[in-house]
Amino acid sequence: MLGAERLTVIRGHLKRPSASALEITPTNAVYGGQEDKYFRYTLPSPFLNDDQRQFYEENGFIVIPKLIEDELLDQFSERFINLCDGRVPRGGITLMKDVSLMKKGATGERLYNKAQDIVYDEVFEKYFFHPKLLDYVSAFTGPNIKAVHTMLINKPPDAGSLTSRHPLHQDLYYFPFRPEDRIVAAWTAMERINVDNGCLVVLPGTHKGRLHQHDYPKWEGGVNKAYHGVLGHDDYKTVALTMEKGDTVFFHPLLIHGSGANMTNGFRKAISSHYAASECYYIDVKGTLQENISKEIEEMAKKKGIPLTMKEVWQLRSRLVRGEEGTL
Ligand SMILES: O=C(O)CCC(=O)C(=O)O
Repeated sequence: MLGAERLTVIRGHLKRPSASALEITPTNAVYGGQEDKYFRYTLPSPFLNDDQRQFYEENGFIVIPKLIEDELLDQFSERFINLCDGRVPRGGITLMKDVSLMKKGATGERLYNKAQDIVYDEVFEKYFFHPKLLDYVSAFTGPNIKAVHTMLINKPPDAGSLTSRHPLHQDLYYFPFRPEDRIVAAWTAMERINVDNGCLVVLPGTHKGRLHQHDYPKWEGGVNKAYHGVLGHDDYKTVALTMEKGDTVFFHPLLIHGSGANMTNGFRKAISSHYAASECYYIDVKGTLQENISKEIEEMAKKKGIPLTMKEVWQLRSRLVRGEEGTL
């Protein structure tokens, strides 16, 4: 099977860098690649060896096994359940519901599929500041790092209408800042995640392409709020990323990816952040492929009684996690 073959390849690239690699110093903090004609998507770093960099350059993602400790992940799981049950204050966190489970009257962990903007939470922040995680992140962003989009994604058992699927999409569609090569997603499995409970699926190499038109997919069972998809890619052959608890995948914001339905009776949780170089800059998305989602995000903020522009929304949800402030 293509997925299994790929994963074997990925795991073959996971050795720690050699001692000589530790002598490399980052010289191109923002744009990268100019001094180093072979690498565009990664920066010289003591934390990724040449094979790992090459793998990311070609595929747009790389899995690092067992990066985050089990005990931490268990704390995040407990915190999420407490949030869903209203036992701890939400603060600025948004809890999103699965549309079909809501119709079925589900509550708590069986209803909520996402906690968003969790970067200021006293428990979840241990992930966003995790030193080993940020070491890897710096190989994509450079030394000054902002957590720009933070989430715990829960997949309760599917309601039968497949709304626990996440359509194929590119994360850059949601981001009004650039350059895209200095942005990276970190996504950590909080338990064993496979095809049965809805693992991530990716289209390797698509980070080398352009940003595509997105919209709500016309799925029979419906689709969750803001789950836009890349149009016309549903029949493409994806690679499934089976991951163990603590394994972390880093991926480029143009990589086309999504996730399957949770067809088990258990939950599937992952914690994730997109990180960007502080030196990234905002762009005006008016008249671009991103205008639609920008309007939807501004509309959601208005409904909550806080009218904000797309840029202000992103400024509010971002937090410096290492190094110095920049233009982002
Ligand atoms: O965790 C998942 O199921 C997919 C998450 C994802 O792709 C996203 O939120 O952009």
